[in-house]
Amino acid sequence: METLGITILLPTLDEAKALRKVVERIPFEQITADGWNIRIVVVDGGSTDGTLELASELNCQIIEQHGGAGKGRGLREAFENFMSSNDAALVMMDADGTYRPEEIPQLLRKLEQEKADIVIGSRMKGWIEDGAMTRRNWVGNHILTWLAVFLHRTYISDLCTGFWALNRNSIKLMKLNSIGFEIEAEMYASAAHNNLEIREIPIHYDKRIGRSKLGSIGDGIRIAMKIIRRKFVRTPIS
Ligand SMILES: Nc1nc2c(ncn2[C@@H]2O[C@H](COP(=O)(O)OP(=O)(O)O)[C@@H](O)[C@H]2O)c(=O)[nH]1
Ligand SMILES: [Mg+2]
Repeated sequence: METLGITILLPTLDEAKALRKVVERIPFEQITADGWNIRIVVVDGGSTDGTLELASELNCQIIEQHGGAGKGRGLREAFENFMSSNDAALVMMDADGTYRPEEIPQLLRKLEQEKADIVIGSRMKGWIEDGAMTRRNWVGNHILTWLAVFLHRTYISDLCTGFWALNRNSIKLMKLNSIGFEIEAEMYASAAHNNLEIREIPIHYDKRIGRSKLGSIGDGIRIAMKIIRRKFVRTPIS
């Protein structure tokens, strides 16, 4: 059987408490048996808690992002790095213990079997552990998701999920300039604009290990502004 490269991308900012568990829970054997050759990449926003030392101990490739912190900055740099590799697909998941590495094979199988461009893990269709998401974030995510679907006319049930599988072509087509947590909304808008096939599977969302960096109101407004902007200005100008 021909093996294809898969990048498993973990964005981190001070995730030393969670990263080991996340990496060790990746079902390597199952993913390999499915025909993938795994590369784990940690993109880091400037951790000072030993995250990078841990990442190299766990045999992850490390990208220390340039230009300052921000999940969007980090993912964009990691996508560039991905395009200079030969890997065929990428799975990204937060490195904080909220998403389940055990569910990676389900996303990848759906990506392959349905020849989708993107498979997102939907928490809204899945199972949210008590205390994993504040009521404010739950309501906010619903409003933002509704706004996104209303403007961009492509179905999705969980705009702010951090668990995605993408094929190489969809990453190649993405034109992004997000700095922070509005990156997923911009990825969605770009995918919708390019008429990519987006599928979903229901996933679990657990309580994070360590402290959240998302400050809900400001980030919610930035996400809304990005969704609206990308309706009228389809790709970043600079
Ligand atoms: N590369 C990078 N990752 C970040 C940065 N800020 C947050 N992250 C990671 O992005 C993921 C989501 O952040 P988190 O604080 O859990 O936000 P929340 O889940 O929305 O509360 C986590 O894995 C963080 O470690 C950053 O500046 N750079
Ligand atoms: Mg989180």
